[in-house]
Parts: sequence; structure tokens; C-alpha cells
Amino acid sequence: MAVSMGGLESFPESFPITRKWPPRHPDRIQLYSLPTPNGVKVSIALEELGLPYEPHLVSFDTNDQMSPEFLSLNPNNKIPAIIDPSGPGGRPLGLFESGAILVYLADKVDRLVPADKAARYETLQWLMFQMGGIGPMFGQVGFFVKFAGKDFEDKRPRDRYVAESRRLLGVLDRRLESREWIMDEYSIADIATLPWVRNLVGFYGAGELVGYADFKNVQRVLEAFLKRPAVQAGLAIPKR
Ligand SMILES: N[C@@H](CCC(=O)N[C@@H](CS)C(=O)NCC(=O)O)C(=O)O
Repeated sequence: MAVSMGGLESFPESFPITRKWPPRHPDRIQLYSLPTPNGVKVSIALEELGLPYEPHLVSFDTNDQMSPEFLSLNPNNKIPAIIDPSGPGGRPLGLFESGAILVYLADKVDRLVPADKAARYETLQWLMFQMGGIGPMFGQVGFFVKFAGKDFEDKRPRDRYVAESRRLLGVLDRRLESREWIMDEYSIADIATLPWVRNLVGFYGAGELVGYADFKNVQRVLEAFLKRPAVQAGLAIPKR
């Protein structure tokens, strides 16, 4: 298992995922991902932080996320996941769940999360708002607008998720009314949230359905986000 075994694990030997995706740079953070809204959170954070890392493509076309090697790192069969060969105490650390990974990376170099305790918890609050609200709800809109659910005759399930997504966008828009970013400074809360907004109005094409034109503050902040060189780089990693 890749998870903690009392500090006895070593990298790469103790991590079966490396048999399918051998590290060429075993000293670097290993990223197992795809450029989806959850995946790019981590590549964008790594680019912003300037941490050396090695990306590995987990292809859904070949069901890589269901392979025993991938499941050895994330039993929940979802990207993204990482291994930091030099985790806490110098020991390797495997992690899944993009929110946990963002907190870990920010803490590793004390950037993208405020040092002040109260501001730190406020950042985590907005990160959880993305993880528990925006991600799952926008994802459901994607299913009913872009994927298999789009052919369902009964539009009530779609409308439920569209209405909830619109409500969430309203909450975000009000938060951004007099702010440049979700917190006073650019943080992991922005990195978690904005790729999902981009996906909702871009790839899913649900902008009109959710009334995106009404959310001027969200639009402004998404535009600023997309101009950042680290964001532009991270959005294309790993290469498909
Ligand atoms: N809560 C998870 C969600 C991750 C997630 O949903 N990943 C999707 C891609 S965006 C996935 O790997 N789906 C593959 C599957 O369900 O088999 C996180 O934030 O890391």
C-alpha cells in the first residue's frame, strides 16, 4: 500500500503505481492526472509554486484509473493523485483528493495560503465550498448538458443542478464584488474554483443555461486567472 506504514516506505519501491508509470525523475513530485477541472488544479498549483514535478497521464480511454496500480495510490479511482518522494519527515507521501493535495503543496512552501491563522481557515472554507458545492454540482450539469444525460427527455434533473449551480455562482459573485481574488491574495481557493467555472461555460457550454452573463465579478476574476502564465501552462498538463 502507498499509504503510511509507520515510516517504513521508500520511493519508488513501496509504491506499486510506479510499475505502470515508472518515474524518470524519482526525486521529483509525481503527478498522476489528466487535464480535467480537478486534474489541472494540481498542475496549476505546481506551476505557480515552481516545484519540480513529473506528470503522468492517466488515460480514461484505457480505464487507467481502474488499474490495480492506480488503485494502490487512490482506492477511489479518480485523478488527481500525487506522490511526494520527500514528504513530511523526508519520507515519501502519497495523496489523493485535489483539495488535500492543494493544501499539502501550499503548506510545503508556505505560499498560496495565508500565514495568518484566521485567514488560513477562511481560505479552507472557500476551498471546501468548491470541493463540496461547485465541483459536484457543476459536474452534474456537465453530465446532463454535455454527456449521456443530455438525451434524457425529463429535464427536471438537469434543471435542479442548473439552478443549484446558478445559486453557487451567485454566492461566488457576491464574494468577489470588491475583491481581486476569493481571499485578499491569490490562493489555492482560486486555483480550486476557477478551472470549474471555465469548464462550465467552456467545455460544457452551459453558460447560457446558468445565466453566466449575470455574474460580472466571476467573469472578471476568471479572465485574470486565465492570463496567469502558470495557469496557461497547468491547463495543458499532462499532455493528452
Ligand atoms: N473529489 C475528487 C474528485 C476527482 C474526480 O472526480 N476526478 C474525475 C476527473 S475530473 C475522475 O477521475 N473520474 C474518473 C472516474 O470516475 O472513473 C477530487 O477533487 O480529487
